[in-house]
Amino acid sequence: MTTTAPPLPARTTVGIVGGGPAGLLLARLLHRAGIDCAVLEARDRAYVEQRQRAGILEQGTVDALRSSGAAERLDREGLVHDGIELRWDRRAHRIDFPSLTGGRRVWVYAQTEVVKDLVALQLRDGAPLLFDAPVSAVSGAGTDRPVVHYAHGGAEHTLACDYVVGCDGYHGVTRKAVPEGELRTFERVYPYSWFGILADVPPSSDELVYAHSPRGFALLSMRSPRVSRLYLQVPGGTDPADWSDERIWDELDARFAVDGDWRLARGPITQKSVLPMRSSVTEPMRWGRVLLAGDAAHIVPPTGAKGLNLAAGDAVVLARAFEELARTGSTAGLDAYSDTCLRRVWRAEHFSWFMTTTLHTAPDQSAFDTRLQFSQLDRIAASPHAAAELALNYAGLPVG
Ligand code: FAS
Ligand code: PHB
Repeated sequence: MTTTAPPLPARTTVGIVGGGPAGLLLARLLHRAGIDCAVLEARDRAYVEQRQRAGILEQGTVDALRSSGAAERLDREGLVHDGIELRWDRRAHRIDFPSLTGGRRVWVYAQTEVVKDLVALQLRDGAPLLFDAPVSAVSGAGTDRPVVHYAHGGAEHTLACDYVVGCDGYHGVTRKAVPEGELRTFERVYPYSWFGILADVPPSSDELVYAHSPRGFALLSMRSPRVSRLYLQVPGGTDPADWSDERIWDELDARFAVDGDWRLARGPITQKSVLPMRSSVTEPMRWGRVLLAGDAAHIVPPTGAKGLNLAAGDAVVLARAFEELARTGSTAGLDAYSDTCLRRVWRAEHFSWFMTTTLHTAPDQSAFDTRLQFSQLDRIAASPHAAAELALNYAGLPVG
């Protein structure tokens, strides 16, 4: 084994495993509070910054980025959206957020851009952020000095911490630091996936369009006034290579079909990927000195645009708890962290399940099931109370 100087200090207050939105925002908030931390990210910077994922930021996430000094480009380039459109049975209905939620709205600003902004700030003036540093294990979760074991530069290293936060996503290792049987995971796997594309064509709608159709769900989103982001429901295991650009556009045309003269503009498709759909929650989100945040603790189907925003909410609650500990010595915030976050997580799980099962056509769906979906969508169009419940959940409930 080569012996090289460890790339990080031998110890820190908060060891953060994973440099996605949860880990990076937590590090940024801790740095602003003067709390020592370090981020270990398995992949390289380029990979992390180009990974196509979420596109919608809730008010709470935007507030957290602004308060941590990470929203300058977001405020310059982000697209503010006051509503979404639902389509079903060739009909369309717009949900207006500000009038139904007392002024809340959402921002279209891709997760890739949030990550780029946070990485740049972290490298410029934040706590250590180490790329190409896969964590193999976290030990000592039940002690007051948990240890992160990681590799970097061909050597193995350790980082002793007061606390370790697993921000390492659904396939991360931090959950394994907790003794068998101490965590409980609740899961639902959906019988379909999302086929996502990026296309160099201006979006054919100013706002997002969520479409139910007997052929399956479709979503029109965007990344900028010149780049469209679209998704269509496909069977699990679909291979993007089996779909030509023409077949994709034809299928999207059929699913967005609506009375009137609306047309879907086409353009060159620059990225294709298939994303499985699942719901998952691991409880509790804290065990001893190890805490879980973001996808390491919970996964939602992307229909409700909650994943990234839940991760941000966890980071905000956790940063507040660590600030309280540093300022007063009280662990009350840390002790309440899991319960505080799980209330919001389960609300988002239900909303994401609701949006998914109301708008997707399951493989074994009956005509009766479809009529129930139409009844629900008709109710949202007819009742401001039903519309407000959707708008409040979509635009984001207050954090913490
Ligand atoms: P992330 O998964 O983003 O980050 C975890 C990080 O930990 C990664 O960078 C990983 O490399 C690192 N890591 C893992 N194991 C490690 C180890 N052992 N050591 C060190 N580092 C390690 N949400 C939406 O709202 N809308 C969407 O459209 C949407 N699309 C998605 C598409 C895909 C393919 C996926 C997987 C998710 C999507 N999501 C979407 C959800 C997504 O945005 C997540 O909610 C968000 O990335 C959560 O952020 P993190 O919790 O930071 O986890
Ligand atoms: C996206 O733009 O990637 C996006 C938007 C809304 C969703 C899911 C994904 O519900």
